[in-house]
Amino acid sequence: MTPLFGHTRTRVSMRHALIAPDGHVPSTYPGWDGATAYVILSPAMGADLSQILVVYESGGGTAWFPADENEHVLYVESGNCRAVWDDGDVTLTAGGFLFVPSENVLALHGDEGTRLTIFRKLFEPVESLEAPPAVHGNIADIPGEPFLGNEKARLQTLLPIDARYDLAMNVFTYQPGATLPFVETHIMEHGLLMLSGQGVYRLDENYYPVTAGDAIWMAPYCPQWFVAMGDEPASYLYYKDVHRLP
Ligand code: UGY
Ligand code: MN
Repeated sequence: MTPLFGHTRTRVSMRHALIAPDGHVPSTYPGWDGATAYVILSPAMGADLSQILVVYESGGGTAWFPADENEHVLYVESGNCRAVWDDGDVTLTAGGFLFVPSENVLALHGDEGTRLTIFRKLFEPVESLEAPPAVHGNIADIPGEPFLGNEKARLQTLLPIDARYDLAMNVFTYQPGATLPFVETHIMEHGLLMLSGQGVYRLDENYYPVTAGDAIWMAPYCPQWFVAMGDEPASYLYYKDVHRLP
């Protein structure tokens, strides 16, 4: 449906943002070829993470991240991608995920039409802990645990629960009518991508209709709540910072 002239569902505020796909504008970077970046969230808006949608053009291509203090965790929405970093490589299909620690060059070679979301943030080392190792897998192999006992709201935790990691990436799936059980208010920040379905997201005092393809930023302490609506389950991928003292 053509949007009303001069209108969008996108909202950007100091403490949260809803980014609808109609506003996406492409970028490219040194070392990138045949791959387009859409920087959905970034420190430029006040976030401590970046959330980048990578879409591969006809013939496929490469997205490239230099070795620096940033770590990366990615999820393949569709297509195929071969990821190569300093001491490893893996081929990921739809539902595949990968964490690569900081101080690694990361090259992502994707087939035409592949779409992936990558979260990028500065790693926070802890003196007594070793750096976290790379880890990969596929969502199909991760069980969905009932969230606080609710069978209709299930959480898949993609990365190991291990204090060496300072971030988590999860997928939350709700049956229509299921909700987050209470309005969460917490120190952790979120970047989020709606993978499927629809619902209403509460962010601060606002209630937003959201659907597949929308992205959300929740700053620390942004009150947040969700209800799934419609005929099919609603599912979202999200990032969260964890395991570090304030
Ligand atoms: O892990 C979380 O904080 C999650 N329950 N938040 C959310 O879905 N908005
Ligand atoms: Mn939360």
